[in-house]
Amino acid sequence: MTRNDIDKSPAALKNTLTNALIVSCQPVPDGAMDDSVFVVGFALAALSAGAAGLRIESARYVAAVRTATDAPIIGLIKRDLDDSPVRITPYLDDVQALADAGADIIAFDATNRVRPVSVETLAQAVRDAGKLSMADCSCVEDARRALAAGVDFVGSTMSGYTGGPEPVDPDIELVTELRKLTPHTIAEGRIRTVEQAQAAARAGASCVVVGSAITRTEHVTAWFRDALNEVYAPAPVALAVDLGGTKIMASLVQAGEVLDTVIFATDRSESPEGWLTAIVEATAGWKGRYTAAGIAVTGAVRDGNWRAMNKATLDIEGEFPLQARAADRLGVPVVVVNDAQAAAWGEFKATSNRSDLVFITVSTGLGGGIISGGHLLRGVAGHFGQMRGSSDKTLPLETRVCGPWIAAEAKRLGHALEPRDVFTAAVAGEDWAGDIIDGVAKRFAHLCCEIQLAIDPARIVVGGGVGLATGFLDRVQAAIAAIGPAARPELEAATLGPKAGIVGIADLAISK
Ligand code: ADP
Ligand code: BMX
Repeated sequence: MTRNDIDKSPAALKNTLTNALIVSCQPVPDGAMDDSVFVVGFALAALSAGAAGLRIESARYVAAVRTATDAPIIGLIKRDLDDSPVRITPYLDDVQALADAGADIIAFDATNRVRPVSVETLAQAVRDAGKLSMADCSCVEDARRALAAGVDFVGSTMSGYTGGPEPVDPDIELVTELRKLTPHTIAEGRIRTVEQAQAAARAGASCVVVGSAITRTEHVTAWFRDALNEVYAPAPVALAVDLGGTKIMASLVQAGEVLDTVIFATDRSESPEGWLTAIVEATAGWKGRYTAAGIAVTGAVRDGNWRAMNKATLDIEGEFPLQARAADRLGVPVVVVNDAQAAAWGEFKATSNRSDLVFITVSTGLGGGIISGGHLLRGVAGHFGQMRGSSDKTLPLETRVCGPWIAAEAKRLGHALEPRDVFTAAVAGEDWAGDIIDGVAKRFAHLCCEIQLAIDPARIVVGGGVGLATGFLDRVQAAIAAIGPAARPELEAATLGPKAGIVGIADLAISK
């Protein structure tokens, strides 16, 4: 076929872009390849090797590529707006510019966010320009609305880019969901390997867009550089220990990844030296694999010395020089921090330092940690379980917001069960169990509202055996709603689950 007789009817374009590869040629902005010579070069190279279509950013590059080929071009314009998070083809003028430059299909952000022009208006403008449209979606609801607005293709492009940490892998699940809505589903976003492209095709994508892995030399170079650095200059490994009132978890951690773990019960009849011995023995096989150690402990830590705040959580005799003793017995430098403070740090690091937070663990006791201005507050900061309110209550809050209290209440009512089984009974609808958990949830909800009023954290992250138990957070949310609108804390379960303390203390040990 010569350049002039390529069929660009909607049916023919859709047919060309079925069971096909599209290569996105978008150089790193202001990078060495950000020039039409390279964009056209990448486009022609991709087509010569069997790509069926191209995805090109900016009217300038669309025009340059159009002079070189008649192959289908999906055009888009990226902008950074002050008043909207929408970046891809936000304006009607952009649609016109892309149409004039020779794009066959015009892609735009179809997410449900504050935006200068609605999805419906953009879809109509693309039709008026005589072009086909591609809605870049973040979720299935975006696609549903875009299809109702008459778009021709939906893509998974925006998945993972509308808040929170950026995922590493492509969203194949979204591709499956989009395919249920339309056969004209395009898989796009973080597809870096041939296996991932195949997975997208198997999930029902009618075509797959690959960008960075083919045309962003800087990104591909960095992937190889980082992979080689892992071999040539591996990140240091830490021995990380989380010593709680019920269990001791010890792990080897490298760059936030847990390599190996042992968990055993805390022998509550033992002494600090005895717990240290148990840790040294349980981790003896790892000797030589780590260069630093961190121990996160229930209780308060000052200058490496460890003491109980509440002997009911763990009866630590006097003040124990844990840092010095552990360094002596492990033979590496040791950092010692309170367990909930370490978990707060772990969550902060694991969510890309997203925002300040308060971490609360509901476990053997009720502990907490505070990240403020990107710093971990040390000393006794976060010991919410020790608070007694302004009334003349004699017992600390944690007495009635912890696992042992749930077991004790159950026993008082004639059920000799572990907290885990009380939760199971509550989920099964047994009122006595639901009432116990609701009581804990209500007191916890009040604490969260008071923390919000005191320091207004962006989020309160919850962990611990009870905090992460099935249904606990839902009950807390219900209790917060019942308290009223004065303070509405944003609650979330620990991203790292029970490993928050381990990952946090490992990072503190390595960065010391
Ligand atoms: P630690 O206090 O030693 O850090 P955990 O965070 O596991 O340890 O908390 C221990 C408390 O949480 C215990 O009272 C235990 O019974 C309770 N617990 C542990 N797992 C669960 C679970 N899945 N459901 C409910 N309670 C749990
Ligand atoms: C208690 C207190 C805190 C600790 C919290 C959670 C002691 C021994 N511990 O409030 O320091 O952070 O419990 O500890 O005073 P866990 O054992 O329940 O994980």
